[in-house]
Amino acid sequence: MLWLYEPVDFWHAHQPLQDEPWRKRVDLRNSQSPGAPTLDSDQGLAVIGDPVLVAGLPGDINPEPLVKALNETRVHKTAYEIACLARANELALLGHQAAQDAFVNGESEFGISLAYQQATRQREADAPYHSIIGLNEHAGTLHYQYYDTQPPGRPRSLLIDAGVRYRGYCSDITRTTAGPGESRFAALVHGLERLQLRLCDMVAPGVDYIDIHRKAHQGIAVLLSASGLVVGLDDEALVEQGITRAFFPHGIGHFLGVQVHDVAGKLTPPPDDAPFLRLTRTLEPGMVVTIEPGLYFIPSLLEPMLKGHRRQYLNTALLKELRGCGGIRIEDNVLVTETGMRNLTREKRQ
Ligand SMILES: [Mn+2]
Repeated sequence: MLWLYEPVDFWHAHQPLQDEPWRKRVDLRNSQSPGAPTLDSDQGLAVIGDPVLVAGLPGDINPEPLVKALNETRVHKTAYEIACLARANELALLGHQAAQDAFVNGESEFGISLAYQQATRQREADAPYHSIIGLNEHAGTLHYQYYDTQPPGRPRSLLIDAGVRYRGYCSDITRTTAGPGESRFAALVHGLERLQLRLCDMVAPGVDYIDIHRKAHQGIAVLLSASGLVVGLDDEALVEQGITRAFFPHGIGHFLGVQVHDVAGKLTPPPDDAPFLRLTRTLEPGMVVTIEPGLYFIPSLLEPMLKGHRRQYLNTALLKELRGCGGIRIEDNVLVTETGMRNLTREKRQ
């Protein structure tokens, strides 16, 4: 039974519920009161919600065993949920194409945001999260949260991390585009994308997600050497000395569902070499994860390396040149299938 709080209110409109499949299974009722509905019995009543909002209600507030069990039901997606996530991807990709076109046409971060909203028919307040749209060095701030209204004099790079919510289900997609004449940066974007696709291919039942994270570091080590950013260290030492972590400081991804960072990803805490990893489980069919390696030029992480013994391995001239491009992140949403994976972000659409 679903009670909807719908008071008579001449200030606000009620959004009518759309006719969606779940409604056939739910008894829908309206309530004029924001309080809990009167139940026949409050025996065995659990109340789940924001602790501040539900404090004082009768019943057992957020009982841990129940919350854990409910969270676990969200880990393996049903066919309906997968269809919703796929549609959220399809819609977001229209926005990403429009954003890229706007960048090529010299738009500002604000203009790119408008292009994304227009193409996805979604105002930002309804999006699963505030889009991250960074031009040039802004692309090196992981959760860059502003929009410049003026385009930079020389557009060097665009990083856009943006999704769409469809029937409550989120997409979470990142793309990076090199500006005109940025051949060095474009080669890095290409290299990171090839790595990202290989990491997506690793997704399969029985695979430890932490292994995908570690493979990402190995791949970034190869990329740092191949691009000449780091010289004179083998790939293993590059990871061991924390150099890959200075360029790729976040985790490889997370669960995705009705929350962008969906629940129940950490039955065990992350390992010491991946403190920010939000998902530490072995993959099983029905899980949906993001795969989002990055490679950034973040001043506060590069400075300590440039001041210490690791400086000798860094190509400071090339670093200086590329700093103005900020960074790269490429992110897809991937379903674990019975035999491997299905990349919801790169499906051929009819
Ligand atoms: Mn993500």
